[in-house]
Amino acid sequence: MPAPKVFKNFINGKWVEPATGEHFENRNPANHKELIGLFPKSGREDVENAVAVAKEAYKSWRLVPAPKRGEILFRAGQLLVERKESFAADMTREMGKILDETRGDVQEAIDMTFYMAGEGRRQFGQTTPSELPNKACMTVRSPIGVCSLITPWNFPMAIPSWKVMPALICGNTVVIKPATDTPLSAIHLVEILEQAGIPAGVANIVTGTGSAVGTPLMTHQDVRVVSFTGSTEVGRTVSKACADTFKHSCLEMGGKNVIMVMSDANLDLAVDGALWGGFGTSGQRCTAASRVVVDKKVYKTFVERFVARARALKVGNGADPSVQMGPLINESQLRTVEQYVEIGKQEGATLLAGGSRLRGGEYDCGWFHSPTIFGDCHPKMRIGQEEIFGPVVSVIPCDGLEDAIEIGNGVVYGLSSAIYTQDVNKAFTAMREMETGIVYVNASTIGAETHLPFGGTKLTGNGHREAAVAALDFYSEWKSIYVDYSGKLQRAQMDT
Ligand code: UN1
Repeated sequence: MPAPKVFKNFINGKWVEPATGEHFENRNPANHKELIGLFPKSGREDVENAVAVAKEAYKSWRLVPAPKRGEILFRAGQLLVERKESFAADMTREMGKILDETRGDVQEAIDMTFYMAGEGRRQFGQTTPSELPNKACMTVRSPIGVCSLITPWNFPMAIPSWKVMPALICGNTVVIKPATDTPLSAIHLVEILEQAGIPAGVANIVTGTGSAVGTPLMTHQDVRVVSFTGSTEVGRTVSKACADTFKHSCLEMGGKNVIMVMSDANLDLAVDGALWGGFGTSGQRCTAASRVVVDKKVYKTFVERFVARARALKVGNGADPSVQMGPLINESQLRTVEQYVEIGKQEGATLLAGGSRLRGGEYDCGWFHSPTIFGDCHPKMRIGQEEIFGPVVSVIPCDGLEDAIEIGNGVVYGLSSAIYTQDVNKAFTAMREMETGIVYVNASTIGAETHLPFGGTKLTGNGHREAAVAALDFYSEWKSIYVDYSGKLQRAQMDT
């Protein structure tokens, strides 16, 4: 056995050992005999170092013209294109999702990088007349400072890119803490920035646990901005930690997304959407379609087709191109899924497909669970209300559009929703009524593009959006500038 590869933190333009001298293992969730590598189990001192250099680097990075910052991002985007295939393969090894999806994840990072590179020439403000003569008024975007970026394991490169690229193009410096399950993909992103010529200290990465690295990152007095994607439970603690020092926080949290299938829907299309939304990424997306609300008139037909398709899905190691669904990320996620299957049975839902951990052969070396469907669910059952983050879909019968919308909105989350219908009136009603940040018509709940705002309402978010121009609003602050060229004292609201 060759010695495992040992990775380092990136601080001040150098790859460095953690001050703790300790490391943690990263293993393939499809085959836990395979060790991806050892990663720094960093601590407070590493965070202190990273924040200190990011604070220092901010002084000059904020003064680099935004189009020049954009040129570095363009180079990074090009390098990502060149390395796409190998990064996707590494991501499948560390995260488990199938190659098609990890290619998509890297592509999302490419899209975001190019998009934000372009924003280097488009950070438009406003000019407006003054109420006084010989006075000019304008607004400009100002960078904020050091940003702590705490990222999840389900989109190991895409989500770090959603945070890193807008932060950098606005002139901030960053410290990234990736999830302990997927540090390699975030390290790849930082390597790319290094190769693209990012100045020392501007982009740093410190790997380790939430308590040892995440907590000091969100409480540090020199950090001004925290962006977090993860569970609502952890998001609440992030929000509280940020409150004391009034750090800006962008929280992207749980979801319990719904697909609504109307009686006039193209049912095959709806089944395709439910399959992709429910079992893509093994259901481990904040945007996963974990509820499908179906009009009673077409319920039987829809369920028959959906169940047949789910049962036929090939589950296995995502590196095998014939596999359609990979493993869960780790043992604890698998246990959570198993617990929810038990809860669903106890609540009286009908188990229609799957329902158990997969065993035998290669399955014994990974965290595999069968694609699972519960039918005849009541909307208030726990499996219809709580985020499971696994391949479990609850199918809920309904009576028409109004009922579907009420059920769809009847959860604490508000990320994504979808309606399948051929009726334009129903489609527009859903577009208006759904209390979610994202609404799809005749498409599944997943598939957000990088130039549209991404985020949710209610317990999914705290009012901010990622991606698109909306991200610039989070990573910059407006400065209003008044230029008086009258040569005399003019008093707003007083001199006429
Ligand atoms: C997430 O689910 O955590 O729309 C992010 C999508 C992806 C991003 C999802 N582009 O499903």
